Amino acid sequence: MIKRLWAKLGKSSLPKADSLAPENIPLHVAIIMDGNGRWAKKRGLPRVAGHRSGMKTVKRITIAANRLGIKYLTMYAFSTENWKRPKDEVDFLMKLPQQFLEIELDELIKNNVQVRMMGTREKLPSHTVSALEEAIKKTENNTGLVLNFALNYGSRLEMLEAVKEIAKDVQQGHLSVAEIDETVMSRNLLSCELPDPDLLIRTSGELRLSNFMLWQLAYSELWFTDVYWPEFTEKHLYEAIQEYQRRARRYGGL
Ligand code: V07
Repeated sequence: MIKRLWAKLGKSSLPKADSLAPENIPLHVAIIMDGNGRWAKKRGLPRVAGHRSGMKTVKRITIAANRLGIKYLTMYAFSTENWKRPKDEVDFLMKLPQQFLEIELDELIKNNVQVRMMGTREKLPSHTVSALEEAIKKTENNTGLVLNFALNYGSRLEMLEAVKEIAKDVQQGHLSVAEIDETVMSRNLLSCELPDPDLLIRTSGELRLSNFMLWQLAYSELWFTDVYWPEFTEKHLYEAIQEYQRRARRYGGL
């Protein structure tokens, strides 16, 4: 009852952007955008309606992250496991990058955002790849937020490919076994141009990493919420960052 009253008055227990400490905004935030299908089911809509709605959240959170001064935002859009879904759903999902960019690219450019992609291009339909390549090229000289889409991405495969590259370097005599260290591994990963995430957000109540950036998340703060991705708002992002800052302060006090 009281809660409802507060909601009516437009007050919420969720933090505002200006309650965050500007000197400790995470450099890199990674997000597992889960719960689009469940959100749709709850409303009696087809799963794809959830994906479409989730795409709007991507836009909203990108703008909010850019405003906060987050430098890198990685979003898990499609995993290597997602190919197992029904063909109709996969076909729909593969149209989303193109649709998103058709609607949003101009505004992303105006906001100085750099679009990037992390994942295997093979297997992706050519219309998806060409839309992506165009966006990457058009934004490569931008200096604002790096918006990194994990698309056809899986962390174990990424690590296996890195190990193969390193083995090849050893075999060809460019590298000795003794020289293999964390730096060598990191620079052979798909994320080689990004710092490790400071904060991972996963929506929709699942408490797993699901083969997402396993190497890179070794020291990251993890933040989980029951909120479905289509219902995730700026306020939830602020809440996650507030908790991140609270943990950083506690850690600093030790
Ligand atoms: C996808 C919407 C968000 C929720 C998660 C699943 C569905 C944005 C993109 C995208 C990808 C690359 C790009 C621009 C936009 C996207 C897929 C799914 C496959 F350059 N949302 N979104 N891609 N969903």
